[in-house]
Amino acid sequence: MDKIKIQELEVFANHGVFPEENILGQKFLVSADLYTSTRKAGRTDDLTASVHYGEVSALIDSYLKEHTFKLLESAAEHLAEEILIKYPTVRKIRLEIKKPWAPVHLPMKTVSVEITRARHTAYIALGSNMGDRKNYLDSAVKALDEIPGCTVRQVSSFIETPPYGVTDQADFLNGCLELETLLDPCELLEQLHRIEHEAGRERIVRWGPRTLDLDIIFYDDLVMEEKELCIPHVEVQKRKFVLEPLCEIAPYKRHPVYGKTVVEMLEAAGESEFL
Ligand code: A4P
Ligand code: MG
Repeated sequence: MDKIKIQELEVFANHGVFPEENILGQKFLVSADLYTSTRKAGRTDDLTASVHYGEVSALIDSYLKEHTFKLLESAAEHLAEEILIKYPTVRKIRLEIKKPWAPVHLPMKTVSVEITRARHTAYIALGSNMGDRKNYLDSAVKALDEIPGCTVRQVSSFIETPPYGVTDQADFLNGCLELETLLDPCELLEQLHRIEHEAGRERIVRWGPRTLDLDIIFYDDLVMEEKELCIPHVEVQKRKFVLEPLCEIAPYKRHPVYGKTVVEMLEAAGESEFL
């Protein structure tokens, strides 16, 4: 992808672990690679089709002066998020903050922290089979959209489905949504748990009745198998109650392990003995 590069922007600010640093201040050098398509601006010679590097530089300068962080890590993390939120056409950012006068009392040219942060696309499955099911799903969509750095891009229709797994329980209302997010997978799971909890979800029986269930189906093309989090969601390929609504919003999204599209998985699930 194309890049717009800002190199070694000098900012006098007050970040540091020592109280003297917070009072006296010192020099920081900030470099940023903004990953964005410059094609349209290149063709039209129109600044509004691009990212204004003067504006971004001014944002870096004012942000680092108006906030005080102990750690370079924290300054970089918050600043990268601020730039990605303010500039939706920046898909990814590499940000480096150098501290040439760091008080380490040893000869050293500079110390720095460099991070790369990007927008991600996650598909979330929603389900409810207790109380006002539609209201629980609508509220979850709203709650996800309100998380800083998260935008709901598409929502499927909600469909009525018979219970899968534990079958002696009420029918579900299921749906799927596409979320653009700056959160990493574990942070996203934490947010899903918070929203489930706020909807009064109690974890009593696995696969049992619930006011709200939110599962991460895909996160970009990531494959991870941790104890607390498996992505893609296990058995997605067998679950019509996930695949049917997902097919409305992402029919050609491909499972990163099995290589099948959502349409293909839905067709195969229809033929199997499962739901
Ligand atoms: N976890 C691991 N991977 C993920 C992931 N990709 N997304 C862990 C979300 N969570 C993930 O989930 C248990 C733990 O799974 C989480 O704490 C997380 O660390 P849970 O929501 O507490 O429990 P659960 O939902 O009862 O279990 P599970 O295995 O997630 O079940 P499912 O797959 O969510 O299925 N029938 C119909 N028609 N419609 C439904 O929506 N849902 C279920 C639950 C059963 N039958 C259904 C439906
Ligand atoms: Mg679940």
